[in-house]
Amino acid sequence: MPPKDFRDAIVTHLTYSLGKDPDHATVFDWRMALSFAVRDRIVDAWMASTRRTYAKDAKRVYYLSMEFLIGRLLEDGVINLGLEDEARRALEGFGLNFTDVVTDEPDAALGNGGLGRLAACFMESLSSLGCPAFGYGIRYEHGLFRQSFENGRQMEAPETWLQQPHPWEFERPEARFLLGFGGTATATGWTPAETVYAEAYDTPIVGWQGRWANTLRLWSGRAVDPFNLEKFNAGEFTAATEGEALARTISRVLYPEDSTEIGKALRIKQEYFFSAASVHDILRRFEAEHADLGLLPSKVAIQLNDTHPAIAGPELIRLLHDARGMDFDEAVRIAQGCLNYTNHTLLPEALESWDETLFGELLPRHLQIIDRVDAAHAKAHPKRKVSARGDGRVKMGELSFILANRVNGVSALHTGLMKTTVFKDLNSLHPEKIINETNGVTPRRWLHNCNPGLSALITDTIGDGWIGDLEQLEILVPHVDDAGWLERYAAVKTANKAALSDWVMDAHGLKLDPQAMFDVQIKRIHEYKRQHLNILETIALWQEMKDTPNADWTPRVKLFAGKAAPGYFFAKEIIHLINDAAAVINADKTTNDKLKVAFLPNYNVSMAERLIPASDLSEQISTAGKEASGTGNMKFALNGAPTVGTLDGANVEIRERVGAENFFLFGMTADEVEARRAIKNHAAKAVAADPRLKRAIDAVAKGVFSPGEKARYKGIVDNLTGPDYFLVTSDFTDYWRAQRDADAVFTDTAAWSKMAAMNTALSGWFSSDRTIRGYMADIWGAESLLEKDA
Ligand code: Z2T
Repeated sequence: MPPKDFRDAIVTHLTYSLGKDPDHATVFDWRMALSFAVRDRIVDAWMASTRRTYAKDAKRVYYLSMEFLIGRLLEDGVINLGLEDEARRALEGFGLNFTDVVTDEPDAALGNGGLGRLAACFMESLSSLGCPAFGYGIRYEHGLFRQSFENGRQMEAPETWLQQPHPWEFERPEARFLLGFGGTATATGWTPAETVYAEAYDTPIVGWQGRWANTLRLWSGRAVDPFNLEKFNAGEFTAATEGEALARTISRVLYPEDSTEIGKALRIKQEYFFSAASVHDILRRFEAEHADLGLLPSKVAIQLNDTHPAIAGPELIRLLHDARGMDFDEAVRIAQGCLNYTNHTLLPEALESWDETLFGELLPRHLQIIDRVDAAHAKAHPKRKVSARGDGRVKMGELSFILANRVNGVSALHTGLMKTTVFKDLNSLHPEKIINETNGVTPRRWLHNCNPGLSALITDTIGDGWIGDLEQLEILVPHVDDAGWLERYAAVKTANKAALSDWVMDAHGLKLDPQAMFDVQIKRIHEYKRQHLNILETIALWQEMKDTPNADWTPRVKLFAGKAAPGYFFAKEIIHLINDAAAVINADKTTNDKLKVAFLPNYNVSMAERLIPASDLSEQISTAGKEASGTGNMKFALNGAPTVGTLDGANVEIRERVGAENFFLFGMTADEVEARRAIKNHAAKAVAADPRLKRAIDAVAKGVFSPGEKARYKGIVDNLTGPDYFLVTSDFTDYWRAQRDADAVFTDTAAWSKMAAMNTALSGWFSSDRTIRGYMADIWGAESLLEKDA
């Protein structure tokens, strides 16, 4: 039993787990000691949750995801367990600052962006709601690369989160599965040529108020024969451990592509590795308690986070049919009763499909199984031919759809488009399958923890029930008309902006004016997200400020952050352009007091936690129809940053809820986008029609921001004035108009604060608790095991 007194618990760990004397302990030592003390408490909740799940023989949810972008865990754990005051006091007693200790933790960056962060928010909500669940993924040795800039260009370095000991995980050497690759398949089985172990590492994820904890189980590659003594004795020291190095390669690194399919053999191996290990583990757990495999769909709900784990379907069928002798059609039916699939993008370049030769070489038996599934589906639906095989490829979207009980999109608009575009034919065959579950974010991390000032004001106003029931924020609405309350609300934002300015000064040596509007675009860099639209508007604004420096401009700070996939050349050029433009604009004495531009390097979850509470304006400016949902948009709204945005993804639903008058809408709709693209020379026409746009593009083209290499941005300029597939030029004029509307409101402090506060009050629906309740009811048939009012 860990010591009852929390301070004792920390010191005990410092002494006996770290072997350090308080007088000589470093911040790292204290962080580890605090983490272990918190972990002990989490373990108690974790074991109680596990016991209760077994006792109730409850249905379990299995969330299979290639990515879990969980960030730091310590502060979240401390706060969810209600230990913040005790932890603060204990550390202060030893002369340490709580924030210094919790921010010493490196981010676990086991994801690229929204998809991975969604999985992390879902894990937290599943625990907060007491839904028995496991997250299954890969324990990457290296998460998403570290980004730096060299002369404005993105540089990538490996990320090394496991260099220091990681206090949250439990290695489970006993929980390992042998997995095969290659070899030959027969009509009844498979003899792989190569085998590797998947070894489990478990991290408990505790929910709000410590009432429940679930497991995040991440798989790591291990060799069957880690050390060859014969080779070693023959003096071949490297060759002796080659097997282990090779086996570990499988979980070595996260692929950094967020929205393009890669088609690499190692990637498909990663996908099979973690999907198969998870399915083996799920079956093992089920069979330990049940004899009748027919009960599987009533005890097991598997969620495929995009198509990355799609191979779990054929693997489950293989284990039921080949290994357990179940009739093939019955195995398919059982699999379909367990499996569900979430689609996260409609971008054609992101839809996974595998070359059938490569696929067949690695997974020959699975290819046969997919063909049988396809044949059965074709037989049942002879009128339309939709199939998971075709043109020499294995199509993971179609496969996932056919093997799923429910298929969901992540916003209302996106789900609608799924039905009319990529899954049109499959939807007409199975009209009941596709449903919508609009994304959400956990209010613990994304409001209560990251914005303590606002959290305190809200709790002071309406009590603390909102933290576990975010729609209570609506009770704030009448307070928004109370001038005194609104001033307090505004004061929180001002304080957050001052704190961010201090950090930007310390970390990046850039001076920001906290009075200016903080206009923020933070997300992966992609043409469809249109950071280049933002920088063009920034350039046009700068030019106009120079024309009339004494006009009453609304001062702005334009902040950008985000990583580009290392092989995405155009996205890297956009980063370079933003950095080049920032250098020129920031050096201009005539505009210096009104406009600053900064691209903060190495965006990650903890940077988002700093930036979002300090933002005034949220940039959500994707080409309509391209952003499946977005989740950053929700975090900004919750923290009182109105959106300047298009009718895309969840922006549509945010605007509906916060009110059109509290949202700066611009741009074409998804339908209009299609029509506009069909117009010949649409970009040239748009440029000719807007002199501001023309002047901004001309400046880029003439090398105003790249004097040493005038043609540096020819690629961007030619694209924008030529094909402009993402319609930057067509949306520019209306974007400029929306930005000037924002300027006008911002000068009226009370009006702006009211708009911001209405965003907070009316975005409670975007809690991932609401999303998870939707999945539980509509997809999983899972129930909360929380004791009511315990
Ligand atoms: C990703 O982050 C998203 C979609 C992907 O499609 C891949 C990745 Cl890594 C395969 C994002 C969407 O772009 C975003 O709109 C959405 O909010 C998020 O997933 C979560 O659904």
